[in-house]
Amino acid sequence: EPQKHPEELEFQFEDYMDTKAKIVNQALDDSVPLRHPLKIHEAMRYSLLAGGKRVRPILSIASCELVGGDEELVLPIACAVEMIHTMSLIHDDLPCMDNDDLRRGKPTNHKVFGEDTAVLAGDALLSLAFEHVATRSIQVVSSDRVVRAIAELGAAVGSEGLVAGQIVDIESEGRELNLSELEYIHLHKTAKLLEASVVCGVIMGGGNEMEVERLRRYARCVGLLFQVIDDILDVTKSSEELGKTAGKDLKSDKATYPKLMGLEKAKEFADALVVKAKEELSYFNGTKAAPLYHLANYIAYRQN
Ligand code: GRG
Repeated sequence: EPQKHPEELEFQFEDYMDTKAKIVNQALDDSVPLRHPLKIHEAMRYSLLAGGKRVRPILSIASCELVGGDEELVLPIACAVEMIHTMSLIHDDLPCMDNDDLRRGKPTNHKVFGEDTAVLAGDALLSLAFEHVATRSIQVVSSDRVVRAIAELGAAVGSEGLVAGQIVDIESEGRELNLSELEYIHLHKTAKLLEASVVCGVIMGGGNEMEVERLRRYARCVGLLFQVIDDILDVTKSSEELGKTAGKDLKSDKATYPKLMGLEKAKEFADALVVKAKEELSYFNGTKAAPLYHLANYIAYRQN
């Protein structure tokens, strides 16, 4: 029987996301028990369990399962990527960075616990992420996979990863950006961790080199797509809400894809990225690739 295209296959995407998010949430809850000193563990739990979409850990799980690995092999590193994502949000919200009061619909960590504790909660989550992989993953997969995944994750976060994106973003404030500078920021601030989430999933699942590279390219497209859509939604939402919010442009001082290339071209770019992401999946069995296929669609066609 000829293979069906993923579009023709029945796939209950929302059920899939709900099921996986519940598993991730339970594992995250277990990963930070409330112990002494109470305040730091409360602050870590406050942001970690504040209810994000869990896109990164679900990408890890889906990638591991795509290359034939069981969920239990990937759960520790799936939690680790969410810990790192959460700490990056805590630090990004600090008064010395974006100075935000709200995150995931709740007061930011520093608003509740104070700046000093928020910095430490971020540090502790970053450290715990690596400890968690080293102590938990090692119980279920070989040490060579664990070491490789730790290296991948470390590189994605550090001064050539998330931190690189953030510093270039900070340094470019108040200055005009060109398209390649904007792309650099997004590839580092957003795509790197999505890429590591996917690649670590493939590594834990025992994928081969070719699978690692294909899914790395998939993740990079999805990461950039995430930001292009974010920029597009920012324009379309603020024009929809014109009148209600007096047309408040949320990113008025920032470079965005629609600003640099125009709204139509930005939409075309997003379409091209989702096509390219799906092309990387065409090598895999359609049924097994369905979660990653629909995750790309979800990111491309989300409304907020
Ligand atoms: C990582 C060591 C280290 C320091 C932090 C502050 C910083 C360096 C980097 C900033 C990274 C940042 C805030 C990137 C934006 C990422 C992004 C796309 C956030 C939104 O992600 P969603 O939509 O959010 O997945 P939820 O809340 O659903 O998890």
